[in-house]
Amino acid sequence: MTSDAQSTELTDGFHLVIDALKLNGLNTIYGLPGIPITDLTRKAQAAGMRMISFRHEQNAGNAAAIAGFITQKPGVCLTVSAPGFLNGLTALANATTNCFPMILISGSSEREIVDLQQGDYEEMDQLAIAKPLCKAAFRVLNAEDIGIGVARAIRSAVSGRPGGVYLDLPAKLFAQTMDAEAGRNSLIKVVDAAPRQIPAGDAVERALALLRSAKRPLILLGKGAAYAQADEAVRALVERTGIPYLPMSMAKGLLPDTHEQSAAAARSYVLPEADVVVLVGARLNWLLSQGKGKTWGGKDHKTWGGQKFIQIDISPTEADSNVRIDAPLVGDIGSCVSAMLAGIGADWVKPPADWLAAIAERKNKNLAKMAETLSRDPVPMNFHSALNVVRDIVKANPDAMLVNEGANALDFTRSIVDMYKPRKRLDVGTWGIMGIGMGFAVAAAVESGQNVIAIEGDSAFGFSGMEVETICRYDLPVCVVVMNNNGVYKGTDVNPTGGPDVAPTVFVKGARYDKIMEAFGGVGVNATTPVELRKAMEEAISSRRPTLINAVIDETAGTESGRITSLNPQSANKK
Ligand SMILES: Cc1ncc(C[n+]2csc(CCOP(=O)(O)OP(=O)(O)O)c2C)c(N)n1
Ligand SMILES: [Mg+2]
Repeated sequence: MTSDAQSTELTDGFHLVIDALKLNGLNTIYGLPGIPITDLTRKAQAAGMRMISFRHEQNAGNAAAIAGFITQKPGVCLTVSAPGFLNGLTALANATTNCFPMILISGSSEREIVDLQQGDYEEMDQLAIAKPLCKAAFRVLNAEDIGIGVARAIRSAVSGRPGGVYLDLPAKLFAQTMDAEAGRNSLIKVVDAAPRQIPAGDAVERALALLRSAKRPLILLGKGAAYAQADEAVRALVERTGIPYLPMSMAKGLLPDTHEQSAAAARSYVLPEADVVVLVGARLNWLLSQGKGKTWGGKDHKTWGGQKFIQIDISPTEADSNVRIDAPLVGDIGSCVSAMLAGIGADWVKPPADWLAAIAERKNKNLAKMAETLSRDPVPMNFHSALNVVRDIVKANPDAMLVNEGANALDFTRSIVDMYKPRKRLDVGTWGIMGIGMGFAVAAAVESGQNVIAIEGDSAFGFSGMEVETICRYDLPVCVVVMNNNGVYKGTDVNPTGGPDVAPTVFVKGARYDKIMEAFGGVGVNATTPVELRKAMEEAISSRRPTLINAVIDETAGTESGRITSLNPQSANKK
């Protein structure tokens, strides 16, 4: 079409946002309607997008974040201004911390009024507030810039180290009109949004030389390795080197947890004993005791253990953040692991037999101990006997997605339930945040089409529990198991004053979470024994009906803070 043959057809801000997202293959929005984005949700649905409406924006945001993790495309969350935006912001910050690509799109109020602080409806300078909490933040004021704004948001979310991006769309933008043809021309289909980053040859050589020198090598697989979808290369690195590996929580299943090279059951032995550690998309943050202290064989919590580290990470500034990194390998995980594989010839010498034997001995002992614990059938049911059932169900349904949050409900599930395939385990991540449960479950079902099993502490469930209505409304194959031990960590605390208020960690005893699911037409089951739990889970999986099982757990069974009791400050003053 020539420029003087301009169409008379008009488009508007609403449609340009929708068209820009669709053009980039972003076909699902997780959000919650209201001024000024109500019509955007309607028009998105009318345009064939999947519009998943939630009951609280934080859950929509968590859904978008985990959709980003699963698909490598930014998950989109859409909210109203001020309070809706703030509700979504926690999820955006959590996504950024976890390196999940997502875009939080929030409508905002009139710039002129907000900036003069004249008291607009839901007045808030959202862009300024979002900026320090995410990877990038943009605002679009004119309809002809929507294409650029969406393109910049996509690139920022997925390139380099992925993260959360905020896109501020003021109310006035949506109603703006422009020539439809010019509008179409203003949109950008982003080319190569997350370019591969090839590691430098000398960095690969350095890493391989260090690895060759190792007597007790260890590979540590992080969530970044799972995100990278370089599953074959990662598996080949482990198997061709013969090096034992440890998966971080969300890297479980990258290789099946039953793999003979998994050292997970000997974690407390391999971390301090290893001499060279290859970090693959794993940061030395608190989850790895910052790479130092007793966990790593250091004398006290500040002392380094003396390991040498090879760190594969897409961010060049990650190295040396906690301890010395002798061989940083900067690039995307797929390219870095492939480059290492290319340098590992057929003459690669497997790790010394005494190292492998020492690990196997500990591992087998611990696995036997665990098997014995799991075989018990105590009354009342405890975490182990309930999770023994979940373990079997996941084994029989390895494609199911597993969502997991809580304290004991998290830690026991992580150690008891084996994962068999990559990116199936979705959990509280870097922050150990409660509230991801139902948002993650919804997105896991929507994005994968698979059954979802959500193992939830009863406290954890409460943060997003209202979304069982969302699960029922969209008829998603989600089976929620609430590990109900009557409280946070356990249900046995007492109020030391003897007053009528219960202790801060205790909930209503004998609560029936299953009734919440029934209220919305789903299946609710109260399970007091492993047999009942197994039957209910099997039915949920085969029927794919929204199901909530209230698993009644011994209220004395948990421990304070689960596995991270040591992080809980205790005063020396015991008064
Ligand atoms: C947003 C947020 N608020 C509070 C916490 C603190 N916290 C950690 S675990 C937990 C709940 C543990 O109880 P539950 O989910 O019932 O698990 P249990 O140990 O009883 O199995 C809480 C409140 C948190 N991690 N995140
Ligand atoms: Mg609990």
